[in-house]
Amino acid sequence: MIQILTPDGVRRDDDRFPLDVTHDELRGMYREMVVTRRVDAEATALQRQGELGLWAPSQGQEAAQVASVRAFAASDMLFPSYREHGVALARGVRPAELLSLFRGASHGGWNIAERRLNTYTIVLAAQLLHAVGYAMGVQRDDAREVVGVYFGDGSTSQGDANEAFNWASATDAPVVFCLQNNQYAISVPVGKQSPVPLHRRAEGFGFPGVRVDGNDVLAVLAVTRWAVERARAGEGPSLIESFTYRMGPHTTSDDPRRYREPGELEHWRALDPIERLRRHLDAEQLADESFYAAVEADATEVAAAVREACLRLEPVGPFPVFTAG
Ligand SMILES: Cc1ncc(C[n+]2csc(CCOP(=O)(O)OP(=O)(O)O)c2C)c(N)n1
Repeated sequence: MIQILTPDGVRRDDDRFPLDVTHDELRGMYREMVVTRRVDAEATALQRQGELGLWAPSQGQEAAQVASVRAFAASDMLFPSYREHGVALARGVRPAELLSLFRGASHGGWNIAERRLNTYTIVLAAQLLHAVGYAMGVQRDDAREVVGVYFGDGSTSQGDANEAFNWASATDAPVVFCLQNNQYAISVPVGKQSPVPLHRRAEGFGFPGVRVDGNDVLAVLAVTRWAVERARAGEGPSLIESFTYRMGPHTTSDDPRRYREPGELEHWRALDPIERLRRHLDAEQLADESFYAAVEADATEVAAAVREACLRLEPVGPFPVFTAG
């Protein structure tokens, strides 16, 4: 597993994945992770108060999202599943747009072409075929674009994922498969789904697969940049398995106490991606109390705006989906 930032926040570079990262980028990732977590907490509270039909929490997976999306060019097209709130916010999706699907107030949420981000996809692994098809189109347009697709460990058990891997490999499609292994498909642990570590699946399809510490922003950033560069240079697809953990429930309809092992949550809490980067910022004296206070203030402001915007969203009926515009 590729790790650059140790759990106590010490940077140990890996020659295979050299990384140039500025202090501003480090602080930026910290800020984005904190804001993502706060939006996620606010949305969870809104669901508990009856304002959203459902919510899929992202707590714990912030590094795997925020660092990954940074490795792509703003013009590269991305395909999320339904838990990629850090990716969506980084792509400029407004919090109200993000919540609208979960409130039944839209059939999608945002303008795909503007954000360069497809709508959330609930049908597991369908977005892998969408992404590979799109990447094959990009390749035929000679567009030098790269496509990124996000999905979970459970989704790799779907036929769609395996068809997508094969098409991507057979056509050398410029696609990066961003797998967040958060250890569970709802209540089913990853070990029950796959006897083989997931990144090793790629080898069987004929392209590289790398497992990274998904709670380490530096490892995720370095390896995703490597994969994006490969794809842009015409060298084909790669699979990145970000080894992480979903700290909350699968969705607000789930109770993880029914299937987690004792001590599991505590183990992963100690590996919290936000705390890990903070330890690094502190040790390197890259951030002071005024920085953290400003980030907190930002997060509080965004959370208040999320709530206000959510309460103003009106339900939408089924018919607009059949009409243009
Ligand atoms: C084709 C399909 N089958 C079943 C489901 C029901 N379902 C929703 S989420 C989920 C588990 C997905 O796990 P994973 O891919 O690991 O992603 P995670 O939710 O952990 O992010 C299942 C089985 C679905 N949405 N689509």
